Order: sequence, then structure tokens, then C-alpha cells
Amino acid sequence: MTIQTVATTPYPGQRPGTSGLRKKVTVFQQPAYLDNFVQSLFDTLGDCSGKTLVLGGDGRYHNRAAVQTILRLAAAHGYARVLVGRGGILSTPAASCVIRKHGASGGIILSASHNPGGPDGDFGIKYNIANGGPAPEALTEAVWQHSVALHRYRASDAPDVDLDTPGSTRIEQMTVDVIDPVADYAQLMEGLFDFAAIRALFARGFTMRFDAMSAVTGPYAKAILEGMLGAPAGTVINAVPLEDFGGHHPDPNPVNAASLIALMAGEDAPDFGAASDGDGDRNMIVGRRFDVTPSDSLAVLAANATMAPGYRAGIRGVARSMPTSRAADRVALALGVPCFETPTGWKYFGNLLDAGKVTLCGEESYGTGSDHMREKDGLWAVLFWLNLLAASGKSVAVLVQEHWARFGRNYYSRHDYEAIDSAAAAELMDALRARLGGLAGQRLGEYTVELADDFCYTDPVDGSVARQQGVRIVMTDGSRVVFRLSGTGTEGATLRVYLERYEADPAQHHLPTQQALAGLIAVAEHVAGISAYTGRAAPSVVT
Ligand code: G16
Repeated sequence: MTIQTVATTPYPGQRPGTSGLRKKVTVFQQPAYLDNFVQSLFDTLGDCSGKTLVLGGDGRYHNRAAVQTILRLAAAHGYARVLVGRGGILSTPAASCVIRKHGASGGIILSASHNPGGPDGDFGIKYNIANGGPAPEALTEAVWQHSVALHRYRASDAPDVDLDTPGSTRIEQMTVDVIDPVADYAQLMEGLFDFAAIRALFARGFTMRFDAMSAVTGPYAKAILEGMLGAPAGTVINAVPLEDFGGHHPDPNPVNAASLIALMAGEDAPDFGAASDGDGDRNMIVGRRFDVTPSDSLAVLAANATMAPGYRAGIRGVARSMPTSRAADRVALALGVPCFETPTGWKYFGNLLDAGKVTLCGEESYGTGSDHMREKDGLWAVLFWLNLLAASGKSVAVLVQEHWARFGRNYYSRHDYEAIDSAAAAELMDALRARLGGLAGQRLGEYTVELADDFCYTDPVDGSVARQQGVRIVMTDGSRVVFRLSGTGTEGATLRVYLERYEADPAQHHLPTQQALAGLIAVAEHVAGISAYTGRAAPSVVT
């Protein structure tokens, strides 16, 4: 076993996006592609000697090979200890939990989240810092800048480590501890929620279906829902993580989790349905014949947080990404706590959480979380809902309808135009930006524009500035249309159009969402010329 210095050639495209570096598996399989990126990361981090690193991924194709590569590089950079999940598995929230609990200096998570897996699918790598959260943009940009001039990497030539047997081994001077990927996370959940009340709910015959989509959450959901909480066996479906997710697109929304939605719409629907994504940080909540939008989920959790033991003292504030509906803003106002609007990307919540300014955060992209860690957390959101259902004795539908009656309803939808031509997408955004200055005061359909800008965020904690984070057109009645390009896709560009309309009158809360938003959908097309630029008559995904 010796440490080798290996000459390498830089890859130009190693720039992390919204959440780490995501590329096709075949890109990651190129010679030294992963070695280069990890070397750039370690060079950027500086002295790693004596430190602890957490390592794991969502189990997708290439996960195991990548874990072995990273272990060999970590050993060559002086890490004292690496905690790796058994089988190379750690969900994103579990990795965040383990980093914090064991005082690690950071962690590497191998995942392309909700993107499809398998040999022709996507792979990804992201680095989380000592607070357990995604690396800030300053760090990921520095890694990328370093990668373009990289000419060598250093790695041990040690053989593969046995990832399937818990216990300790060594590579060079570094200890590799293979740990149970579920235990620390399950313990954290037990401290936040009223497990006794949820157990009693299941004991009374409450029924649930949790779709793990053949991705990483299966073992966590089985252990917690069926093991600790006594839900009947079979409550968790698609529970075994598969390298290709069994062909599922592990993106928990009504389009990709269509079978769960169909089950929940049926006559014999369970009381509660939920799904999670590839790496376990997203969640979808479904009641019997009642889908909950992620934006509403955040608002309902915020309004009822004190029902859960971990939040009994109340919440300090709420944060949501800019395109997420403003439903949570109304709750924050009523509670007398601040509501922060951040750019898309969980990394922007980190400073607010660390500074104690917010307790709950959420995004329209099926992500919800709190200060219990620094990632969004799919199963946590499901357990929070179970806690509310157990404590209130109400159904999902009643909880949300009562919420609307009190705060008003924010009708909300996202229209995605996936895999469109990148140049056309950039032109659309440029043309839109060029129009912004003249839009305020203009009448668009039944709406009048109050504000039109390209969202710019100044972090209230460290003063860092993030520009061009999405074009928003806000109407005088609070309705909004937001346009931005996705930072997580791997094929061409994806245009996201976010539509929101506020309705205070409970008599108007029953409309089908797309019907309620029809006027704004027309405004979006009129303002941005979507079909002309993209060549698409309709979005590819509507959620
Ligand atoms: C990531 C980020 C989220 C973001 C989502 C969608 O989620 O962590 O903050 O909302 O991507 O980003 P975009 O609209 O740029 O595609 P995940 O679950 O993919 O890690």
C-alpha cells in the first residue's frame, strides 16, 4: 500500500450546479474524472490531516466504485477517519445528521438526487461542510476553478474496502468505519416527534402507503415506520434501493409517483400517502383523494409546528426559496416571526439556520426541512405530518382546508420544459430580462404588474450576493409568474415556469389548480414567448 501521485489532464466542465456536480454516468466513468474532481475538492479544502470525513450515497449505479475511489484519495490526503454507510449507502439527510453528530469536518454525498439512475442515467457528487449542509457557492466555485488547471492527483493504491461488513479497517494511516446508515438518523427523528402518539395512531388501524421509489429511503422508512412505529408490513413499498431505481424516476411528484396518486384517489385509499426521492431529501404528501403542494405543506407545518415535541417552543422564523408560494409568509406574519426569501438551492438556508434566524425551511421542489440538520429531509416531513395527524385527530384534507380557510389559498403550479435547446433557453431569459424595466404598471390580461425584476439575494448573515436567481413578475393582487432555468438537469436546458395566485375567499378554494391559474398561464406565454423559443406547445411536466 503506497500513495501515488498520478499525472492527469483537466476536464473543463466540472462546475457544480444547484446541488453539486451532476453528469451522466458515462461522463463520470471517464478516466480520472472523479479523481480529478475530488482532488480539486481536497486541494481547495486545504489541510485534511487528522480530520473526519463522512461518505455515502443513494446507492445508484456507480455508487460503490465511486466510494472506493474517494476512500483511496482521502487516505492520500491525511484524513484520520472516514465514516462510510454500509453498502456505501447514506441518504442525504442521514449524511447531514452523521456529519453533525460525529463532529466531522464534512462529507461527500454521491447522488444525482431525483434524476434517473442506471448505466445510462445520471450520477453526482456534492460536498457538505461541517454544519452538515451543502457547501456554499464560494467553495464550489473555487473547486471548479481549481479543476480547470489540475495536473495531478494523489491516491493510495490500496485494494477495495469491504463495504458490507460493519466495523473498522485501515487504508494507509486512515481508519475506515463502516457504519449502520439508519441508526443515527432514526435516533434523531425519535427525539423530534411524538413516536408514542404515532404508534397509537397505527394501532388504531390508521393506514398509510409510503413509496420509496426503489431509492435510498426504503431502509430508513422500513426501520422507522414499520419497525419503530408499528405500521403494518407492506406500508413501505419499493423499499429496496436498486442501482437503476427499478426504472422508476425517483422524483416524488404527482407525475412520477402516478401510481401512488392513483391509489390515494381510489375508493379504498389509505388514510395517508407519501413518497421520497433518489437520495431521500424530498417528500410528497398525499391525503385520501387530496394532494398537498410542497408550498402548502411548509405553511401547514409552520402553522402547527408546536404539535410536535421538537418544536413545542415555537418557531423562530421561516425561509422559502423565491419561487415557492407565499403561503408560508402568511403564517409567519400571523405568528409574528420573520419569513426569508432565498434563491433556489438548499445551500442558501444554511446561514439562516446556523444564525438561529429560522426554524423551518421549504421549497416548491418537494423539499422541506428544519434546524435539526442542514439538508432538506424527506422522511422527517412525513413523520411531522404523521405527528400532526396523530395530535389533531384530523385528516390531511381537513388540516389543509382549515388552513386555507384561515390564511387563504395560494393556488400554485410549476410548468417544466425539459431538455430544450440551451441557446434558445438562454435567449428566452435574455429577452425577458430586457423587457423587465418596462413591465411595472402594465396591464397583462386580467392582471396589473406591480414589480418585475431578476431576483437578487443578499445573505443577511454574511452579506454575500447571488444575482440572476430568476425573473419574477409580481402582480398587484400578489399573484406571480417566475421564470428560471434549472441548475440540476444534465440534458440541454430546463425552463421552469412557476405560477401562483392568491385567493382569500373560501368559496373559491375548490377550483382545479390549472383552471385557477389559466389567466397567469396565458400571461407567461405572452410575456416570454415560450412556445416560440422552445418549440414546445406545452410543458413536459406539470406539477
Ligand atoms: C436541488 C436543490 C434544491 C432545488 C432543486 C431544484 O434539489 O437542493 O434546493 O430546489 O434541486 O433545483 P433546480 O430548479 O435548479 O433544478 P435536489 O433534491 O435535486 O438535491
